[in-house]
Amino acid sequence: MDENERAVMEGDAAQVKRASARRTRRSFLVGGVAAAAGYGAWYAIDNSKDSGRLQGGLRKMIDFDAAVNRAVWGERGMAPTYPPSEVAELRTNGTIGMDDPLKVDSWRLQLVGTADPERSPLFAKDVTAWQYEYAASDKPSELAPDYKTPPKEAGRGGPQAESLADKFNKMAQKLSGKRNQGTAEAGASYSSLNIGTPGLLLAMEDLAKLPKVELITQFKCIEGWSQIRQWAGYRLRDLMEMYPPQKVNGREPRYVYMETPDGDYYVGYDMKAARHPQSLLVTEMSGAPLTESHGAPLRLHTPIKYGYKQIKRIGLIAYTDLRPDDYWEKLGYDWYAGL
Ligand SMILES: Nc1nc2c(c(=O)[nH]1)N[C@H]1C(S)=C(S)[C@@H](COP(=O)(O)O)O[C@H]1N2
Ligand SMILES: [Mo]
Repeated sequence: MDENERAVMEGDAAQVKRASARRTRRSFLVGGVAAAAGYGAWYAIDNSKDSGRLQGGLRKMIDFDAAVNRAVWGERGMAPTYPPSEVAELRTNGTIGMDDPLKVDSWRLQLVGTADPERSPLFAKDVTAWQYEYAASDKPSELAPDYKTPPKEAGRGGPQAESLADKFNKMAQKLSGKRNQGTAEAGASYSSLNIGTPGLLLAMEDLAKLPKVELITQFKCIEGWSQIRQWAGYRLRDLMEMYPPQKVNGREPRYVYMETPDGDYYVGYDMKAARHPQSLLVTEMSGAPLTESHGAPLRLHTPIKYGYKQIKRIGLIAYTDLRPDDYWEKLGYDWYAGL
């Protein structure tokens, strides 16, 4: 090796050393910040005193996210809107809870947790008894024979004993109009209604009393695609004003829960997201009535959340003070799913 080569080598070595020192310093910094944030989060959760230690800490993080959203989108925390010329050709994604074609005439919105439901002409003693009708399909209309054991229980040797949860679900399916509940990957929702839950049953004409709103916003799927879409429907906050929640301990419940008529897909929202002026109960997309695959007759759109929070084919809306179950959270995604 000559002088020159050695210089190059040493030069390289020195450069590599400098670069790696920089990298180390940077990763230390990043690591330090992450550790501090992690510690902060842990500390907040561990030291929050209100309503159970975990809940209080999580509550703060959700509020923090909302503050970030406001900072990003300005005072009112509104997502940007677009001119009609930018609206894209529709694509479709996700059909959990939409196995068989729903007969739209048989659709009702179960609304649970409202104040004084008995006084409403729409009152039903048991909203879970509502029978949604499905168009003929190649699937049998009784209990799905391909009823699956929840994934975490699969794989043990020998014939699988039916779990208590499975038994309960089958019974609940027979008694309430829900079919196929819990057959999708995440299993049954722990926020599903008990049989005998009173509430309101709204037809589309009842929803049509709310002001109709149109919106052109960006729709984002966490899988990495997005579209500018035109939506029309009713603000969720307007529905909530017409049918206000029953107070819990003198204050409003904290969450809104929604699920498909079969109970297979389900999503939870905090009140801020539910009352967001751009959170819409959608009946039309691209200027036409909602199609089957986009969730006819009613779906949710909210530009402040990822697509997986925008449930299609809504059967139930319930006010609740317990943080609702959420389909994709069970499979490892974020409950908040904020954008
Ligand atoms: N009932 C139901 N709603 C759903 C889903 C689903 O599988 N079932 N998928 C969600 C996901 S992940 C996305 S990205 C959007 C897709 O909406 P689109 O079909 O209008 O594109 O619906 C959301 N709502
Ligand atoms: Mo998605």
